[in-house]
Amino acid sequence: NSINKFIEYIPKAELHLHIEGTFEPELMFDIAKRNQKKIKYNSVDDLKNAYNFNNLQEFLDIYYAGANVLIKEQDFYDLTWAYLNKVNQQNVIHVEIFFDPQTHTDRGISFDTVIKGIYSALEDGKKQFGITFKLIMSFLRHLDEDSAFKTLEEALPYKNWISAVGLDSSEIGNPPSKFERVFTKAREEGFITVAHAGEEGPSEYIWEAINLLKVKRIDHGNRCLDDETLVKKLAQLKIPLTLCPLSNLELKVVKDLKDHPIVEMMHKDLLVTVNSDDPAYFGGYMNENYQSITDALDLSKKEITELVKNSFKASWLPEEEKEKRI
Ligand code: ES4
Ligand code: ZN
Repeated sequence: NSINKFIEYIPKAELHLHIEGTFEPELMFDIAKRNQKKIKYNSVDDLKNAYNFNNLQEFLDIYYAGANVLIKEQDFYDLTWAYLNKVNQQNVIHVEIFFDPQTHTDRGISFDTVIKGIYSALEDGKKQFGITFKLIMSFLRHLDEDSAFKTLEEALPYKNWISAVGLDSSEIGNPPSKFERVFTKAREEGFITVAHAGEEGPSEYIWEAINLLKVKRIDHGNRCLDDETLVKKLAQLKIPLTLCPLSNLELKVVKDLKDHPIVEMMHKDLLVTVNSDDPAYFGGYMNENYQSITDALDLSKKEITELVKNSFKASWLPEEEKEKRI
């Protein structure tokens, strides 16, 4: 029908995407085989059957296990290239994506290997598809401050390739305040900052991300609705929220997409965007996220257009590029 086509063809920007979360089972088995790494599951179907999560941690355990088979620069290239091919078919024209270096450096893979593979695929995607990009280096918040500092040091030679730093992984018990000093140093080095906050964690973590980490966007931020003062602050400062509907459904952040707060947030004047988070695990890329939220909440073309415009407003494209899209 016409709203499907509208979603498919409208040019979009993706602002919340973990490249490790685009690792499709078929590619995972291919790469495991060529690297002679074992996977706990016997087949693609067995693996897919394990994708049944009750919360963030259950997902993260499987996500880190999947990333274990990535060893060589070519592996990171292939992972990123597969993602770019996919979103190119969905008319995504700009991406701002996370990579989690500690997921790999902690198991002996060098920072250089990871970033070179990802970055060269992004450059090829720009050349072949015209997809522009920004790279966000995300710290794992379940690890300690020292590990984050070490990762920041390793990133400095690649400053020109990395636009921002972020914060992800197990939220509850790992507040933004744990990384205040790392983020201060990152800002001094010229990085933009963002953080996952208020996905499972409380609204206080969103306040900390704003006040201590000086973030330019909040990733997820669902729980801001618990605090009316915070909602007003986010609206007033025009701090975008990068929402991920299918992720929220799969990780039980919402019980049903009909309960998703995206429309309520738009009515509260929040700058909200639709993103896919970890599409290989949550059952859909950008268009499936737009489609499922449209179906559940009966969004109009006007509302979809507003969300798409928001994705460009909230991006770090140069102002003249944004103007063309909004
Ligand atoms: C993530 Cl959905 C989500 N939340 C927090 N950290 C993550 N890393 C990858 N996906
Ligand atoms: Zn995320």
